[in-house]
Amino acid sequence: MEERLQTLLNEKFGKNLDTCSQEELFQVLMILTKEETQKLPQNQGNKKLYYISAEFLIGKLLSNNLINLGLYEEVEKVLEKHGQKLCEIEELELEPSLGNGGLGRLAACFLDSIATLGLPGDGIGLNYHFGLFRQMFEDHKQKEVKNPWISQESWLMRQPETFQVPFKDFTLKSVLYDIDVPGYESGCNRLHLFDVDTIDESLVPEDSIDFDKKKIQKNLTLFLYPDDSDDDGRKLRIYQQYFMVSCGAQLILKECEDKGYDLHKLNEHVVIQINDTHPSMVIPELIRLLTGKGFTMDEAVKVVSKTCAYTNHTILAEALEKWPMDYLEEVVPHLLPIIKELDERVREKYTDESVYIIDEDERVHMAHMDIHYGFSVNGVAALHTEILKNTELNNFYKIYPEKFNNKTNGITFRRWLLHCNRELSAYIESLIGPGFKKNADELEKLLAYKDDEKVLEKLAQIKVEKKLEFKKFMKETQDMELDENSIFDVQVKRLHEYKRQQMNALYAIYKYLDIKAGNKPKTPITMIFGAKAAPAYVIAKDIIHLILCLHDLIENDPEVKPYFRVLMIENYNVSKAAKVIPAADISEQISLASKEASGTGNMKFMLNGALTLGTEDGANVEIRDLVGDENIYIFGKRPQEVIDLYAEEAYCSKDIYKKDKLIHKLVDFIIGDELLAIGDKESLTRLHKELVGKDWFMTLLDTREYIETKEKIYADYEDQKAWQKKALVNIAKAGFFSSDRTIKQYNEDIWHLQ
Ligand code: 26Q
Repeated sequence: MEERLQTLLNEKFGKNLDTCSQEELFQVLMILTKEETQKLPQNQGNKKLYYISAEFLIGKLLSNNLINLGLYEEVEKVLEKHGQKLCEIEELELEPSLGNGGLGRLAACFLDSIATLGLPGDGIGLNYHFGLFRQMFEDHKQKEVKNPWISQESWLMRQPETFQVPFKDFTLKSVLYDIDVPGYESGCNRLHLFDVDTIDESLVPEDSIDFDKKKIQKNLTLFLYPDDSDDDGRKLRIYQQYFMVSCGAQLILKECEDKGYDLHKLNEHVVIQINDTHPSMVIPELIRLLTGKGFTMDEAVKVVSKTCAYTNHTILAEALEKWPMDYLEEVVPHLLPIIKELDERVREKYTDESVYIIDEDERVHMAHMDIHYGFSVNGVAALHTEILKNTELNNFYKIYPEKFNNKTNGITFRRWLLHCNRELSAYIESLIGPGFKKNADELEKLLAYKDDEKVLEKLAQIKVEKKLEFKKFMKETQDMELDENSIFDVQVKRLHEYKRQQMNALYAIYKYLDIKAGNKPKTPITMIFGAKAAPAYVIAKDIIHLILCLHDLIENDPEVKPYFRVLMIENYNVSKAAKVIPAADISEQISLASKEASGTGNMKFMLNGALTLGTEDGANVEIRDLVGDENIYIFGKRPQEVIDLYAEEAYCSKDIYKKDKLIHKLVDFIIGDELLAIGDKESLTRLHKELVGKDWFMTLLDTREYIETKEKIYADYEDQKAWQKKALVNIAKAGFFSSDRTIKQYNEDIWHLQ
């Protein structure tokens, strides 16, 4: 290893391990990792999975890949010998932000597990040049700037395949870049990212995310879409989606033809997992390509329907894609006859209009197409799948009960334990051996230590170490001084009203006022937020503004600051998640019950020994079932109560605001003198009005119980022995949430590879 690195450094830079810069070292480590990965066998079999997704939030890859290759420790030692630190070198990697949040990160965890389990399965997506925007804070507000990640030396490997993708007025030629996905002590798969070679990065000014949305040939893969708030943007998204699925479908058919497979038996050799509706056009596109090869319509529909499976990630109406026919007409007119034919076939069979693909307003419901013309529909947590079956997709469930199944999400323990928390991982290994790294269920062996004071103390000590690391990081990046002896209460996730960061902010106001009234907490509290808001999502940005104003208010109040802080991590992303999650004591999972399909952050926190403070929503329900009521803090309205409230249109936030004096006071603080002196009146007033006049996600309904539960969890923290015991149970029970388990279930129930 040492010699290899010396040779590489010499060849590339004429340097050695003692004279090279960190950047040079990073580059040769990347080269070495790529070379090692290429030596791995590609996972193979008679049938292959293609996971198509508009997002793969892979994050930085150097350390992750070194771990999977089994080289991390060796490299670390060699570098140490020469006074270099691998954990510093890995910081230099630019972060690919090729996803918005949970859905994209899930796809990345799945790729890791698919490769680790030795299953043949590749990802298909787009090579966004700037990914999701980088977030900056200015004047207590979010500002978006571009986020380049592709450098000279990168993980992308250009491939020879190119495809022609027809649009209404022009045809685009694709180029393909692959990223190797090494499994943990296993073979290798690939992530295929398609691009156009006419892309023009100069369309985007410095420090901005604006560009000419009409120049499709030049802009198609510039950005990942954070929302669909304007017309041009929406059309560009159709261009992106069609480009992705057309390239993907052509690649799939080519690989089959190269292997000599009979395309009439496509489903015996290929399974396509459609990650939410973003890639749904792959269904009509495959049908188009197959009929172009001489298939009858019937034959094509039949074989494609046996090949495609759909995953639903949301019940939020606004996130369910419905494309107007005239948009599709403008972008991909050649798909419309096929989509209409698919719709006709549905109309011939069913009278219930709610299951039609094309609705009365001439919009194409992508999910409906997936359900009729795919063989599997899955939700991402037990509760979510039940809601799909009984409420949201009930009309489809009645037609196709056999298609519906649940696959509770998971996370890769390689990144979310072995990499982000080496200390905890090593300690666990010293207690129960290394078996848990390959078989996560073995974490349960930890339960034998739940009354062992030495073990509990050690867990507490590791938590402090991780807090100190995070403290150092926040000092370096945002010049903030954290108190490692305070409770780290963390809510990190995309900003959305249904996730209710605003409720947490109302708690911050409560605590601030309580301390001002003389009630000091026994142990100081550090509330930590991290969240990006979609650039056009006004209220979400108002909530960020509120949090940043509260931060300012408290930082400048010497009466409060020693006991209570409100901080916000700038540009929250995968690598920052890996720093803050191991340092957390409390994991905030406070979405309005029934709205968070699963959540995956909740699993990462649990695995790192944080206790969940959450609603009965998504995978929180399964966490509770595993750890028991005494090891989790659940509050708030139950999912069915919420579903009923919506059905009866019975929720009125103004009633609560009028009746409940405490809530009235907290909400009004948003437009009180203290905050108006710091923040923007328009923004704060708008948020206040939203909470009082609408509050679509019922924040005020749960606020009281939330405050009570927070007070309880903080009080419980005082008994450290009891607390660490709860933390241990959480870690021990986290094995279920390994994405290895999730992928085994996908394979057994849906994919049937090998
Ligand atoms: C749709 C249309 C136009 C533009 C953008 C979009 C769009 C983009 C991203 C719609 C949805 C998303 C992302 C959804 C998402 O991340 N969902 C999360 O998926 C996780 C993995 O299953 C779950 O754990 C989360 O509960 C769910 O919110």
